[in-house]
Amino acid sequence: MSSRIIRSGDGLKKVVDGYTMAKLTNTAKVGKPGKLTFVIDGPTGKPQLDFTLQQSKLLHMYVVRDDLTGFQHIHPDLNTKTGVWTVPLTIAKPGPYHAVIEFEALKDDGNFDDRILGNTFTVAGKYTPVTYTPVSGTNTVDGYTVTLDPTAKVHGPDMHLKVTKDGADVTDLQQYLQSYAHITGFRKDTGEMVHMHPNEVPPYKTDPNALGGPNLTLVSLFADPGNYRMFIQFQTNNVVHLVPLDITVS
Ligand SMILES: [Cu+2]
Repeated sequence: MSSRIIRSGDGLKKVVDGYTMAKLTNTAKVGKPGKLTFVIDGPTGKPQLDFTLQQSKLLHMYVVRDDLTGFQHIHPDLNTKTGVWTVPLTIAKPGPYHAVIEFEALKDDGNFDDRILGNTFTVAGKYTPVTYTPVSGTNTVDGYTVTLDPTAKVHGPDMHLKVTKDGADVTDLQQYLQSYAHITGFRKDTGEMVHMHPNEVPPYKTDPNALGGPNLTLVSLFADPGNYRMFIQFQTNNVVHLVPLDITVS
């Protein structure tokens, strides 16, 4: 679990250390539910069938369009006989998409390999990229205002994140996938991905109902400078909110 703090890829490569994200297929058409399927081939070349749970899921997938819109954090299911992963997907807008997967492959010796792989797919239709207009410092979605340091340093000091609503501190952040927040960033010019969790880890084993907020801190896991769009997810009243914020990493 704590291994998730260690970066094991940036989501730009289909193959990392012999693990391959293969046969990515999308059946979703604009506005119509479809599915994504893929296979993770292990270092032997055969589909990997054994995985360990990370934050209650066997695999985390992050989908984003090339213009850094349309972000989704979804959880495919594994067919443990064939090694085929499947996830329902609905896409609102056509264009080129990037799908990043993060998993822990269980090895025969009982150890596991934590890896991040990425691949691309296209949703048919005319692609009109949204002009990059950074929003940094604060952003409000669903009435929740998130404040995030507008700048960070590569492997630099901790970053600060705060959640408020109508000017008041939000102190009822629920545990969502065993964390008070999930922060997924993509670098604007390369699509490089980084996924972070607050240092304030909830007692999900002993008290799954414990609440958090308003202040959270994050270890800066950035390996490279650049402009990043950060997608901040958190849950209140059983609803997951998604707030994008742009930051500059130097
Ligand atoms: Cu997460």
